[in-house]
Amino acid sequence: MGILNITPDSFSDGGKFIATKSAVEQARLMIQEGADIIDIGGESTRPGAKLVSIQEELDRVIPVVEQIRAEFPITISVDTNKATVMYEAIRAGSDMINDIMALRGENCLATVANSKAQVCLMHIQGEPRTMQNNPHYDDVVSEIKDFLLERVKICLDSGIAANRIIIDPGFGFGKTLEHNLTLMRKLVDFTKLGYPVLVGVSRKSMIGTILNKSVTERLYGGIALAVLAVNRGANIIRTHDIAATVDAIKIVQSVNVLNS
Ligand code: 8Y4
Repeated sequence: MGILNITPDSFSDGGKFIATKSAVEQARLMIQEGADIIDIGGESTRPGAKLVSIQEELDRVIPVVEQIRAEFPITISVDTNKATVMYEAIRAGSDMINDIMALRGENCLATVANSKAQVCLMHIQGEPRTMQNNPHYDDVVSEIKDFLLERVKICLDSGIAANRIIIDPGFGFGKTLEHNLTLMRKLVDFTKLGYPVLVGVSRKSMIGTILNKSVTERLYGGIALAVLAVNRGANIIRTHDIAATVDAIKIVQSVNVLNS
């Protein structure tokens, strides 16, 4: 899954048109490099990021979904926690909703249930703005597993079929380095639940903290984590670095073939 962040300097219509064009170019490159899914996001969920109105998020995301849908037969995911954006994204041709709030927002459950889209349910402790000040768990694995299974049950009860659901422990979302490391050590506890598991570690601060490296210097560390995740049964790797990740995963899968 390739990450496509749309954050135009939204001063003019020209800027928006150029932002859409360059987003579609980015998608083309990621597809050439071997991405199977493009995850389009119009609102930064990083701590301290500026708030984006629903209209602004729609203006950023929907034209990109439409254009990618028109040009490429690829799975399109939209990263949003707002029902209106989910609804319009699915209408514009998105195949999947990636929601860091696991469909807890108003009308989100019904919006996805009334569609055929896949959904990724992610765990977060707290909210993006404050999640990294003093995260705490008594048992990080069982608490996150319980949360995800509860959200899965609510989705199933709302009419979302099991084969539309993906789960994600949410690396970095209200977790210390030690929490993130425990989740990676125990990732099989999630992959054995019977739902595809998505892992997003690309360029994240757990790499920066271990290696003492800035965000532009985290490729090799991210590849190591992606390899460990796939080796533990992860099904989708969300990444900025498609070519390197695809090569690494092909090697893991070649070693891990059954019956040989
Ligand atoms: C540098 C680069 C520092 C990236 C921080 C970041 C996930 C996700 C994000 C994830 C799912 C991010 C939208 C955070 N992470 N969705 N989204 N899983 N499902 N931070 O792990 O990339 S955004």
